[in-house]
Amino acid sequence: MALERTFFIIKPDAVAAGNTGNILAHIEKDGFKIVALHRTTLTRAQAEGFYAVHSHRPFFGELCDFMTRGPVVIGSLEKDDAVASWRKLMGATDPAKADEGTMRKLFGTNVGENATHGSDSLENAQIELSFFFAGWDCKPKA
Ligand code: 3AN
Repeated sequence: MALERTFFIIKPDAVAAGNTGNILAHIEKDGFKIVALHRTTLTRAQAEGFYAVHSHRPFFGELCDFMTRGPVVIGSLEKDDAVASWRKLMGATDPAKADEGTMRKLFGTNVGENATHGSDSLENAQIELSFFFAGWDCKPKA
């Protein structure tokens, strides 16, 4: 097991519903160190750039509308196996299919409005952290 840093977003649905603190509490209870945290509202260009890999998918426009409709909280989480560990705590993309106790089960609404984002690989975590925290050294400092 290696100490890693991953990238996360608390999405507009969860921030608007007042669940930022609840999600951060679950994150800390699960043993993550919150090593970066920032509240912001994504521009259309940021949303389209961040989700560029999905630009050919039918839900791309809807996804960018959603991600820019209100504030998000973005940050970085540090833990052994942080990438996989945060994906596990988030749960499946569709909240209806997510395990009990996961962030998407507890706080998500549907497959589009699913409360949280997490990088799906260490390589993508570094790309995503650089996208939002340009110039920040995102390597763990064990
Ligand atoms: P995950 O976020 O679990 O890695 P991806 O990468 O398949 O899931 O999808 C990225 C984001 O696109 C999801 N978090 C969700 O907000 C949105 N999304 C995925 N599938 C759909 C869908 N069928 N309809 C609407 N939005 C979707």
